[in-house]
Amino acid sequence: MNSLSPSPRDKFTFGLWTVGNPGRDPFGGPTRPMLTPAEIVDLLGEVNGVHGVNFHDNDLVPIDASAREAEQIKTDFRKALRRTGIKVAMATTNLFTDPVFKDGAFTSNDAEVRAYAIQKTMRAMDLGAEFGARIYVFWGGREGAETDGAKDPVQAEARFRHALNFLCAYNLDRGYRMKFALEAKPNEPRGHMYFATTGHFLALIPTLDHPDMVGVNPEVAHEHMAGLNFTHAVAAALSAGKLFHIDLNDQEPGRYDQDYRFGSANPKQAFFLVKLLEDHRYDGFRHFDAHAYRTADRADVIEFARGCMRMYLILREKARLWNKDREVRRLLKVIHRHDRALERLTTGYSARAASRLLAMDFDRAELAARELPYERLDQRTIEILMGMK
Ligand code: GCO
Ligand code: MN
Ligand code: MN
Repeated sequence: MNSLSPSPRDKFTFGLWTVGNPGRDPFGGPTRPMLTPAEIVDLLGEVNGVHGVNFHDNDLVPIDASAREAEQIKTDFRKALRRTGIKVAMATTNLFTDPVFKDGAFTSNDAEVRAYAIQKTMRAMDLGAEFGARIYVFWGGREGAETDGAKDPVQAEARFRHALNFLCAYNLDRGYRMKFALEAKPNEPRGHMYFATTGHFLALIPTLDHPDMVGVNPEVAHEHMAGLNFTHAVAAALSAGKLFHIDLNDQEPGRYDQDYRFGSANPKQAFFLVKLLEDHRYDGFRHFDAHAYRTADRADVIEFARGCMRMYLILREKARLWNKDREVRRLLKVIHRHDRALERLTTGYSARAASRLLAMDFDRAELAARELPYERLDQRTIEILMGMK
């Protein structure tokens, strides 16, 4: 099979809220009809090669649906999953749309709202479990502030921790065996969001009651909004063994929350990201948390979804070419200077190693004069990306 044709083995997933996005924005109403969950699954079936679909509780069952309506929606959804072979990969809670969450959910200043948010999450976990979701995402959409007079951010963090501890225990109690993935974002919809970056969550996780159950769900756009290097955020998660899920999309710096098709704004960054994921054999879901331009009709939404997956596969192929490119390999040999003895000395502390290191002479001028042909390396990288031989 052509390596540019996606297959369910690639674990590409989309959310009901992404391909089902009707094109509403703060300045205008929908430009596309609202689709039912079953219709969205059918659309994903037409895209071809999609592994799974993800949902917030209320993407599937509206917050005010009656029990009978909920059953009907779930039955229709289940049938669509069966006819398309698409699986439910991840589930999450909508803790941001309803006005009750205007001041946050787990971090709200109102104890009753906090309790409701935890209850809503437990029910949403039940719903996710019913459809076999193994990953449960937490995105604190309204966990933040416009004025720091409103609440003590240390207390907000403690409230968030308590909620997660409670929900981890619920996960164990029910035997769901879900992995929790925490998603950071610096702003939008709040002026300032708590846990603004993936690094914030990596610092929180070891303070939880069940740290093994909890990892992160970094999103390209969210780190780029903060002007950060997304590949480095993912690297931090990978090296901590915490990359449980990933949200792929794109974002131009200094703009509103764009959620562009993966790789469409900054293909070079996207390349280094895909290379990192592939070099480190990330085997989780690759979720495209993006949506089609507001101008797109149904056919163009399908092209958008295909474009996300195709871009990933193109970059995966480029990473393979980069890794075996003769010029790149030659340059990497020059750049990486290995010294087994020294590496052993500096990676294992002992009093003897310390005194040996203290006794060594380093020729700073000679070290500083060694060549680092990064210009050549970067130009070669761009040439590979541009398809030059
Ligand atoms: C955003 C977020 C969301 C979350 C989703 C899953 O910017 O709105 O990326 O799309 O990923 O709510 O938790
Ligand atoms: Mn986002
Ligand atoms: Mn996201």
